[in-house]
Amino acid sequence: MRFTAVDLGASSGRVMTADVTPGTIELAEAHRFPNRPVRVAGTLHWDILALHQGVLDGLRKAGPAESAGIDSWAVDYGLLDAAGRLIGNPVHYRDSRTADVTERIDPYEVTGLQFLPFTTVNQLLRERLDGAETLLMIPDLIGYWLTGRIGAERTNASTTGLYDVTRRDWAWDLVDRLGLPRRILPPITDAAAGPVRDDVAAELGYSTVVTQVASHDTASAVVAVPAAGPNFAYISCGTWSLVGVELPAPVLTEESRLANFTNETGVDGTVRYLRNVMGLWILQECLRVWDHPDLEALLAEAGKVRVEAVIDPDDPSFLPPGDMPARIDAYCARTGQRPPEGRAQAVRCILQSLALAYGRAVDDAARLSGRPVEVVHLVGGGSRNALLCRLTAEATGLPVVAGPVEAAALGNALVQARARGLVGDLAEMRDLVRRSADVRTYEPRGREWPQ
Ligand code: ADP
Ligand code: LRH
Repeated sequence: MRFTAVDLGASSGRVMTADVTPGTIELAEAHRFPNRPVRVAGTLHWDILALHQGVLDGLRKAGPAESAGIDSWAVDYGLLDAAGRLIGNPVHYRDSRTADVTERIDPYEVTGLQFLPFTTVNQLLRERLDGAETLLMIPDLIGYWLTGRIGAERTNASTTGLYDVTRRDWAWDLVDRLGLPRRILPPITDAAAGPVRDDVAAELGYSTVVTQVASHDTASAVVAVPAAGPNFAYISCGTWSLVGVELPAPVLTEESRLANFTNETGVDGTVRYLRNVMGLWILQECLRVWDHPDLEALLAEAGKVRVEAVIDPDDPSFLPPGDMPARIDAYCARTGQRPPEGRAQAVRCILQSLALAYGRAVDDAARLSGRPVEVVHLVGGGSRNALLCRLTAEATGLPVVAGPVEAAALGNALVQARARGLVGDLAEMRDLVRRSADVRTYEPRGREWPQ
């Protein structure tokens, strides 16, 4: 059976077809398009109509399928008016409107989220809500445009700072206390599906059903981690790196709050206990500033050089778009370190610093949750970066299994396949990935780094 997975990442959108048999899943790319934010009158927006057009183009190219599913980055949303029209253009979580947020407003013991200035609740408190009738997270918004159906998907709702991770519903007391209108939060849905609108079917040249998947891309990626047992950590490694373990229940202790760990909701009642690490964003911005040199050649050079400087990738100075090479230099100056010289050293500095941050996060996740970690699964675009994988094996002292690259799309398709009875629980879905996906293992060798 064929399924279509729409996966909107911060760096690109992709539409993939997945052919599923009882024993295999095979993924193919039907369409990929850039995700280019647009600054308008000082505010950084997602180009939501271009993204929607990319989804339509992709669905047309992919052709008929049993169903389609949509996932994207978390946190951001669109607002609809009473007539169901989008009010304004969704704002990018890297916009400066939340730059002044230095303290959490949502209680950790309720939402279980790490402090991030741009969490939905912080954005909403800086938003004009008069005239807003409905808030839809990005995949829910695209799903609404395709099917006309309104709802809040659970894994993405859990990233808003307005979701009670224990009661598994909107945190209504918090919503009231913050003076946010209850009406804008749609019912949380788990297993919704609906046919595409007639005009969409006419445009695609076929009709299909949109099945609700784990619409937070990280939740979908964690579904497709090819782990054989429970004792693993994952690094969902793209624009962001989401580093953690999968648990049956949240960890809401003071120690966990202080360690800035998040309890996001996963499929089947699981908890994604993880830390957001700034990720390959810093490298992406360097490449942009350097006018897009060949990445593979640069990584090969970075594999040969040595550099001592270490940055904290989570330093707030690396969050907004901008001149990352200059910010790395400034960080080094501030911390009394010799800055990297040239591009290869800068790249190595970023990757070493990320690997160190992954090492800390894996240790913290294991310690705070009590879950032993025997292997690290690194999935997403970053799994193509062999140097990063080697450094991560070194920094964690654990074998790193790299791949699949398109984990989010795979997890998206697997949840659709399950809705059609082709596969069972999480363990079965992961078995299927293990049998089908291309992975490579990197053992810690104590040679690469630290020297
Ligand atoms: P997102 O879903 O956030 O858009 P991806 O999972 O697509 O991110 O990962 C994008 C990242 O993957 C890029 O920033 C780049 O660092 C890395 N990447 C992609 N292709 C390669 C490659 N051939 N070699 C090394 N790294 C790569
Ligand atoms: C990764 C991701 C991450 C969120 C961030 C906004 O794409 O969804 O899990 O924290 O984007």
